[in-house]
This record gives sequence, structure tokens and C-alpha cells, in this order.
Amino acid sequence: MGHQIRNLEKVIITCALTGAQQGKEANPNLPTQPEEIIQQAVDAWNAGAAVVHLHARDADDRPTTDLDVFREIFEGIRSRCDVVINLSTGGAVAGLPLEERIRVVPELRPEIASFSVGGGSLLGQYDPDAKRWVRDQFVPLVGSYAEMEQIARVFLENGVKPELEVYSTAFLNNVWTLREIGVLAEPLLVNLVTNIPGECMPWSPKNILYLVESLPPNTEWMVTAIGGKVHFRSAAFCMAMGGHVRVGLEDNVYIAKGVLARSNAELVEKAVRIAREIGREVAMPDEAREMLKLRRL
Ligand code: KMH
Ligand code: ZN
Repeated sequence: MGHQIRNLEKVIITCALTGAQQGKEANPNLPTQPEEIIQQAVDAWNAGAAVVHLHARDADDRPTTDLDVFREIFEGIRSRCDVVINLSTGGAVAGLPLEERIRVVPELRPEIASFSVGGGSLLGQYDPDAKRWVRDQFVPLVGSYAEMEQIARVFLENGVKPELEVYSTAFLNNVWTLREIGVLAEPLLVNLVTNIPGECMPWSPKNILYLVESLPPNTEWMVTAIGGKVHFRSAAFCMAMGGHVRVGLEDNVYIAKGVLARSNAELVEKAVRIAREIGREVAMPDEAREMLKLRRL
């Protein structure tokens, strides 16, 4: 019997609104202040996103761990729609300390929060013409396995689903071990982050197939494909494979080659069109809650 294309579950679209890296210099439509982020979260939800992933920025648009800013955004979105909110504990790339970044979990108890399950990555790019490194930055993530386990327990105790950020295949060892210890609530939710120049997996169909086949059973997964070249190619490929999708200005500022996106919602609309064209139905927020077994708010 040939491989039956099983009835694929609905696709959860996550919209990554802001990030901790680029700002309005990359795209003036990238939202950085609370009101903008709240509005673009609602617009992304209206466009079909079941989950919005967000970072906070201070009054000067710099990444911040300030809980009051996160709370203003968190409560602003919740007062206007039922989208699932995934608060970032990221921002290591901006030098924000881990103990500050993790506070959103116990303090705000979002349904989901990101959790980078690795020690760190060297991010950088060599310019052969200029004969120099264009970027050369070590990004520390978690300092020890004991700390990684402790963080996982904080998520578990607060009923917050960790979106496990996997930047390299080696991080998958940690996912399996944390699962074995019993500190990750089923189903696991994994975000395979690809295409950041440096020690991060390059995006390719072969790599995605290998990574997905290396995940624990019953893991819900998506791919972050950084940059306009691979962003929607990845979305189409992952949806065809039965995976979920992440799109957003945090990861890609273009709607098409050389054309800046007008908003996060425009990126979500494109992902929804692709989903429908290949026969995947788009999950509503409550369907995503059911699929991911999120705690009842
Ligand atoms: N910035 C993305 C490449 C996080 O926020 O914790 C990965 C990310 C991690 O979104
Ligand atoms: Zn992020």
C-alpha cells in the first residue's frame, strides 16, 4: 500500500510581530510600540493567525524585558480578541539577561512562551569581498542543563506551554532529554529556527525533513524561516508536510522579492492563501488551544 496522505490536521498560523533584532529601519511597518503591536496582533488574528508571538520594545524601540510593557501589550490584545498569545523570553541577541527574560512566564502566565533549549550560538557572516566578518556575535542562551531543567519546571508549574526554540540539530538532544525527565507537557511544541547566518540550520527541504523526522513522536512543529528568500517557500513546504507555519515581520520584512510588507497581517493573508491552495484548513485560536492542549484560561 502506497503512503496514504492522511487527513492532515488544521494548520496553526503563528504571526511573529516584532522580534528583538530589526526595527523600522528594515521596514517602517514593523510594529515596535505597544499600541502598534496590539493593533497588528488584532489585524493578524483577523487575517487568520491563531497565535501571535511578540517581543517588547522600550520608548526608543530597543528590546526590553520590562514587565509593564509586556503587560500593556498582553492585556491590550486580550481585551480585543481571543488570539493565543506567545510571549517571547528571547532577546538574548540584544543582550537581555536570562533571569529577566524568563519573568514573563510566572508573572504574566501567557498560554505560550518561547524557550530556547540550547547553550548558545555564534551568529555571523563573512563578506568575501570586504574580507571581513560582517557580523560576529556570540548569543548566550542557557548556561547549564540544571538551569535548562529549572526553566522547564517554571513553565510546567505555571501551566505555560513552552515553544521550544531549536536553532541547531544539537538542541534536539536537549528536547529529547527534557522530555525524558518529564518536564515538558505533551504535546511538545517545537519551533525549528532556520537561516540565521552563523550557527543556525540553513533552510532546505532536506534539512527540514531530517529535523522533523528527528523530533519526538506527537510533537507539534513549525519552522521559522528567516529572510524573504525562504520565508514563504518554507511555509508552503511545511504546510504540504503537515506542519504548522510561522510568518511575521520579526523573521521577514518582505511580502515579495524587493517589496516591503505593508503589515504583519499581509504576511498572514499570504500564508492563508497558500494553505487554502494546497488544501490545508486554517485553525482558529480555540482549535489551536485544543491541538496544543493549552491550559484553560
Ligand atoms: N527570533 C527568532 C529567530 C524567541 O523570541 O524566543 C526566534 C525567536 C526566539 O522568536
Ligand atoms: Zn521571537
